[in-house]
Amino acid sequence: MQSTLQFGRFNYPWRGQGVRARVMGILNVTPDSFSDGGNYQSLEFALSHAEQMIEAGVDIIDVGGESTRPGSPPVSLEDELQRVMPVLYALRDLGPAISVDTYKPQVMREAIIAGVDMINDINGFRAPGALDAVRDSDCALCIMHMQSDPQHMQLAPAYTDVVAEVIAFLRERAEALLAAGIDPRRLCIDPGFGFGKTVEHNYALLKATARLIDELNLPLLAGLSRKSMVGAVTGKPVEQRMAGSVGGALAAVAQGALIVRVHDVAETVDALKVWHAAH
Ligand code: 7PJ
Repeated sequence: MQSTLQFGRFNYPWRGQGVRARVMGILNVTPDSFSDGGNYQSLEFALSHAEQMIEAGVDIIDVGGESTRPGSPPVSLEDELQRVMPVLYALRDLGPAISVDTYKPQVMREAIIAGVDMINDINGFRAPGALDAVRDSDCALCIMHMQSDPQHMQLAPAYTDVVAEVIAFLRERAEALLAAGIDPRRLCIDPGFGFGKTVEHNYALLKATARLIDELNLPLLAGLSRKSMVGAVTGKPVEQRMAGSVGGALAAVAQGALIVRVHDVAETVDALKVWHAAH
């Protein structure tokens, strides 16, 4: 059986013939982002970072204007639009697919007008108006699982059966999108590593990657780059988590993940080339 993900201007096979894992590079345009040290707030810096990722072979650039690291305060709609929109317009015709990391329906609407190929919503399109904002377009929709919200999610993450609960949440959200009239070929799921999860929860979910894809019958995006789950196993601080993050990306792809969301594009692209050459 062949299945493809409708990704705006692109079409990604995710099951059957011709499947290749895609590298999504993270482009933060937040002044407080922990991994990029806030260096990419200006358009100029954002564009030079994007150019480096393009040189390195990135497939998708994920533009985010609000830090969602644990404990982060929310950003106003106006600030987020001011950060993100100039970058989306500037990146639109450089080659790679463009994604926007937002949970605000008004940002989704503006980003679709700018021509993004994916809306990546850490909130799973639960905000009032989110489904209406994305319905009439052909961009992909990444539904991510999060327990609680970014300000409180790491205080006391708790599950009876984390894998079953994440699957149930993603199924409910996928059904809500389908009931709104959205084409199933646009949907993509994400277990949301680090979003209301302990290290044990994160690894239970990473180990269950193939099961999530199989039970939900949808392509999967995995985002674990530089996260605490990598630090917990390697004992390394955030600036030394590149190799560990590449290892985690390969673990996800080996179980059928279609997209890996990463900071270290060049290293991940090389690792996936070698991995694919051996499969
Ligand atoms: C994720 C994300 C993730 C998706 C962030 C960080 C925190 N979007 N946005 N999946 N994480 N789809 O990069 O450390 O895991 S922001």
